Amino acid sequence: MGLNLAQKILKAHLVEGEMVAGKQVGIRIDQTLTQDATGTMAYLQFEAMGVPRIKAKLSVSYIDHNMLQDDFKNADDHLYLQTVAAKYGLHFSRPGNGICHQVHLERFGAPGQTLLGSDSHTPTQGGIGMIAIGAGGLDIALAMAGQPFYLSWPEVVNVHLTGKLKSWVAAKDIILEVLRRLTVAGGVGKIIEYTGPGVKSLSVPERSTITNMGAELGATTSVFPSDDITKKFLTAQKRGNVFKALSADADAKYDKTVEIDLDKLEPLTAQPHSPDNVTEVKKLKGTKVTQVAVGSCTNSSFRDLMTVAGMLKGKTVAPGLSLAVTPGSKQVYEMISANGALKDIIASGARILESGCGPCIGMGFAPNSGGVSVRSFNRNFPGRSGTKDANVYLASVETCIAAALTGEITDPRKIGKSAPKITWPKTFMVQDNMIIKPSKKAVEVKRGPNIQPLPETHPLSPVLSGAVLLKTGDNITTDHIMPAGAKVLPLRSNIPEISKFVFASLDATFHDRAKAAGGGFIVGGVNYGQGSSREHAALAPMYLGVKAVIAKAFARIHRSNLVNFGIVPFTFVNEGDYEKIAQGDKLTINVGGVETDDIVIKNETSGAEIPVKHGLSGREKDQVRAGGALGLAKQAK
Ligand code: MIC
Ligand code: SF4
Repeated sequence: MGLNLAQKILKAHLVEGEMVAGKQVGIRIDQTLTQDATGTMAYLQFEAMGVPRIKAKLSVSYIDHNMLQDDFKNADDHLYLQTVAAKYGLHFSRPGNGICHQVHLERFGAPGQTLLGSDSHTPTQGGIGMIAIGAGGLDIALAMAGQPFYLSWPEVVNVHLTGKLKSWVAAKDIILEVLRRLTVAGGVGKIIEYTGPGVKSLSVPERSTITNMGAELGATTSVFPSDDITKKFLTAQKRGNVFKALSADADAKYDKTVEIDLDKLEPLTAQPHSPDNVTEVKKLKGTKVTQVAVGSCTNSSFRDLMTVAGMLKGKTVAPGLSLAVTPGSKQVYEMISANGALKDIIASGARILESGCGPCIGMGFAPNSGGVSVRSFNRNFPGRSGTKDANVYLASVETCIAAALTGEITDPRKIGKSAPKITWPKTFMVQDNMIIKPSKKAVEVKRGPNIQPLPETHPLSPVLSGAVLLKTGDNITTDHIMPAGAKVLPLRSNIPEISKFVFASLDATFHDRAKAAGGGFIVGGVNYGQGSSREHAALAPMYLGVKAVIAKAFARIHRSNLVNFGIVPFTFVNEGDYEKIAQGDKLTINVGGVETDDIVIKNETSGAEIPVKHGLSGREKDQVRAGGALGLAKQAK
């Protein structure tokens, strides 16, 4: 039987386990990436493993998230990351060089290889036929140390594209359509593979917009074939040597097929406050907009900014509205400045921000109170923009600029006959002067006061008892559990300090109550922990004494992060039992050594007995018993 592309690449990297959907397998990781907000923890953990030099083929450490430097903290982190990279054999992408996913696509990604990144949008590289997976920092540290990455053998969903996008309809609209159909939980345990004649009409940056935002489906990753278009892109990046033609076998099987006719797609937008709350832009016509932001790892490529420049040329941003534009990388920035497009953007009144994540993660450019912001980003979770009551819409750059010019949500097809035509250069402007290669000399690692040691972990106790500290609804995001933004992100290297913000947007008393009680439990609904890969959403609750999370279902990366830090992820055997636990109830859970999966929670307050499952694999059981994966990795050494 033929294989699909995802299976082919995974099979070529399989080191443990069987290719049976849902079964745990171990795969070899070729490349790793980290960004600064997750990187400091990843490297502290790597250092604790005592491995003298990385064993992955290529590892890159990027600075892109924490770039507001209003005191020493972020600058301390940058210096730590730079010196640790030099010491252990990593490439280091300096602040200003751009967003990790955009730069990686330009300079490092390679078809057919595997990439593990401590950022949930690592699947961006699926646009050039890589199997690129987001994970917690500890998993990246283990991969750098040469250990396999463990995941459930995924189901593969075929998104079969036919036809060709009409003018003003963008790749962003394709992924928004997929989100509308599959929802934010629809990709859990799955890889999304794009096939069909429609693939040929999409450039690499467009494909990467789609695989990037596949993260919002909860998917393990998304992948496109590697074809002539990939070859052209890599050659233009002066990296034609890494090209490999890759596609599914003609008789490949998929677990499910979704058909999308590109001719029929219209401009779409995700309404507040979820990326799957998708509707046609035309239905929201006339909605007043107070700010527009173009950028992020989803939509800030050369193609995107040339579209922005083409639409803004000779015009002025609507009064009463602010437009921010963030180039995805230094390469994009340099190219639009050399060809004059930047001038058209500046002349329109747009505010140009430095090349990095910026407003996407609440680092500046927060909307006004109750404001409406239209963004080319990938997430519109409540509060993520920095303004609690703002309404954020996600859309293509075409729809963003249509709003910026008119001051209201506007179907871009109303702006003109056809979208600006982009002339692609033969070669991109390749200057790797902001990438520092690994050092061969001895390097001293610099640790400023913002770099605090890792918190202690404790082996699992056979009886877990305590109160339910918080009961949440469905689709709780890691932005709820461990917020980001300008105030909190600089504390990523300091767990005691950052733990003060755990669940702050849901319940500002959480930290103090958890501390006073000496820890306890969390009860959640479906898709608990969706969104980011930030392991701080497990590490900080662990520090506060959270022993287990009992949910209807978990998002993949967050569940692994909980296990990595010794927090047991239980799911209800009967979903309805969620009603049998209230916030404040006292629970006793006899877990023993998590040998069996027939565990019953005793609700001491109501007397109810509630069956739950942990679903831990053999390796995960060992990790939980040891109080987390780091303890185990140290034991194994
Ligand atoms: C995000 O988009 O939420 C982030 C910030 O890039 C995160 C990583 C982090 O929390 O540092 C992600 O997506 O993994
Ligand atoms: Fe950065 Fe936003 Fe992309 Fe996360 S989603 S990596 S914050 S640009």
